[in-house]
Amino acid sequence: MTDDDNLETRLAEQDVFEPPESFVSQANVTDAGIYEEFEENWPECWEAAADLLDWYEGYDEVLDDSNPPFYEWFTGGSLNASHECVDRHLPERADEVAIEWVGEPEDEADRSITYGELHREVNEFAAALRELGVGEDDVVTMHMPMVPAHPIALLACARIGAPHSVVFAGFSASALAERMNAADSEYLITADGYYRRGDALDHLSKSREGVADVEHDVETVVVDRLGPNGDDHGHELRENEHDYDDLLAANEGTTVEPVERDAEDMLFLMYTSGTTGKPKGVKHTTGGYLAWTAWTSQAVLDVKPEDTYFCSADIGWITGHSYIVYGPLALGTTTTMYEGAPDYPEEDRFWEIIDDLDVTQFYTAPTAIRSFMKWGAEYPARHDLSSLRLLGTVGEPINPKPWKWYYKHIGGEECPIVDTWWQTETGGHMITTLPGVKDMKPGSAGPALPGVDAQIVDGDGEEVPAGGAGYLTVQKPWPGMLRTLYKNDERFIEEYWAEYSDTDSDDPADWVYFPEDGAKIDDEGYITVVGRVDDVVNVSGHRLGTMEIESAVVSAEGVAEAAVVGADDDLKGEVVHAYVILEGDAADEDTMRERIEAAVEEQIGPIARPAKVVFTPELPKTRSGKIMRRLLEEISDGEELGNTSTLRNPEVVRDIEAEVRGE
Ligand code: 6R9
Repeated sequence: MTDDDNLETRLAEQDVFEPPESFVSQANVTDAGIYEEFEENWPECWEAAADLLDWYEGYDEVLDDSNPPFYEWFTGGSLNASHECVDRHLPERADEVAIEWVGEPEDEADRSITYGELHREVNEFAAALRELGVGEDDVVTMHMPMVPAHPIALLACARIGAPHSVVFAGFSASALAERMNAADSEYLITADGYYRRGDALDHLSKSREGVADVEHDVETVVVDRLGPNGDDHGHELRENEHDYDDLLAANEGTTVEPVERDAEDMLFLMYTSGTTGKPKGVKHTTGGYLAWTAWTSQAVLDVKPEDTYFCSADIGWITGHSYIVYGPLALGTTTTMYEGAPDYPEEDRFWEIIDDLDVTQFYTAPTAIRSFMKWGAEYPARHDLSSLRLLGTVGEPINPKPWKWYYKHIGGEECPIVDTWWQTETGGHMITTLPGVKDMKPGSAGPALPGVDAQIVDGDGEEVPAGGAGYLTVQKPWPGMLRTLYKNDERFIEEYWAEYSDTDSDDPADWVYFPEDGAKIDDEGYITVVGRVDDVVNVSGHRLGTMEIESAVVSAEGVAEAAVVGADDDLKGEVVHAYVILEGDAADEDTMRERIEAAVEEQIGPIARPAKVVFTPELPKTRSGKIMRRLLEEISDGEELGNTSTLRNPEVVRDIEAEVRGE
């Protein structure tokens, strides 16, 4: 019998897994009473999170809920995130590694940055930013690959009280410009390029193109990643562009006093996709967010200072912010960041890193795990992974099969897996097992964390009974929650609260947060999050708005109308399908397909490129003229078609179906 047959027979039927004893015996949280204790003592229970931080000024109130849904946490308290993540660890840990940076290619590029070195570089860069004119509350945008200067730049901004707004480096020039304009951001930090599968990729050209579309002047800092290897695509710095290393050199040894920030002062903005075409500027604050990421890093990821923790996300997404940078560094541990691809130079790259660095926790996405499975168990088998103590997943639902593969082949059946449900908006984990306390059920994220009041409701907002399905809601606020959408309180209420709240009430009990996910719940309170119920697609764990993609598709010359849906995909979870009506005099279909792909790449980025473009003379529409995307999704997924009786043009559905099936 092969290894995989073995897994099949032994693990296939098992649907509950106890936390391994070797893990429990050392876990940060092991007391099952924590659930009841937090419920009884809410919201004061969250002092436990605040206690993980080193406040300058103690807070007066844990929660101010006098003006829902504009909740405030730890009011009156003050702190600085850069002090929390760097300075306060110096007495004990100045010579310990804060950041293990693994570069590509594997030349001498790898860098172990101690807390002492981190302190020095963060201070020098903070001084440089000030010199460039960055003041408190000025938004600094970053469009950076996974280089050490990225977390350093975040912390330097935090140090001087300048909120950062990170735009994923894979996003296009126009996506960058749109976000800089929306945030009135006058500063950009970028890099000349980065390595991917051995190639030195140009990045600066894209950032520059974005800056050209920004409505105001921009000062740009450029990190020289490629130049030292002679690969810099011939870039020479222009006016208003500053070399990162020169800035550090000019400020050598300078220290900058961390600015005392109010708990509710903005730490950062992050733009994310929603139902409409315009990205939403999610605002996170200093006290609540940092307390939340520190507490969940400790309770869920079991982070301890002596660990070497590795999260394979990109800092350009919320997972990287919360669980590569802020949470782990707030706890004074060693956090690992990797520049390259998981299959370069070979498909064992992550396992090699884990083996080399003796990684203790590994946190990745289901889409990656599905790839590992496809590549085969021989790759992890090449390495000693016994340093691992805990595994995590995030970003999309994970099916039992990849869960069990991960459990066996990466965790050696000795590591609990935390399947963490959360969002850009929640700041950190919300639904997951506490690994030292709760049994795991593959496919289900688990119960809500202690102190988190998650409920599954029906369309009227009534709680569904155990065993039921409906919409996920959060009935009480939590410290890590977004505070608003940047300069748009109205949209904040509309997007997240209006659905299930009495928006005229000032009683917090009448306010319910709606994350726009569908979910099921079992009789032990374990929640299975099924996926988005709004127009968001989840491609390889990356959250993309179908409306944004649609407007890119429609902008291609020759396109009359388009509808974009997410189609199920074995590897990526979902992929983008575009249904397109061409104008009468449009070019031929091959040319049009190329044009559409180019438009999406240019306006959003390669990750949003449609996997399939279907040309059709008509789109299914309701009598009021709304495109019925649900039907297109069913066609894409090869499902039985639902009700078409409300359509104005039911016959078109069969035609489209025939076209898709015929391909
Ligand atoms: C952290 C992050 C949020 C959306 C969320 C949901 C999906 C995330 C999940 C999950 C099932 C999990 N999602 N974790 N679905 N199980 N463990 O991914 O933030 O990019 O804002 O995406 O991702 O649909 O609403 P973000």
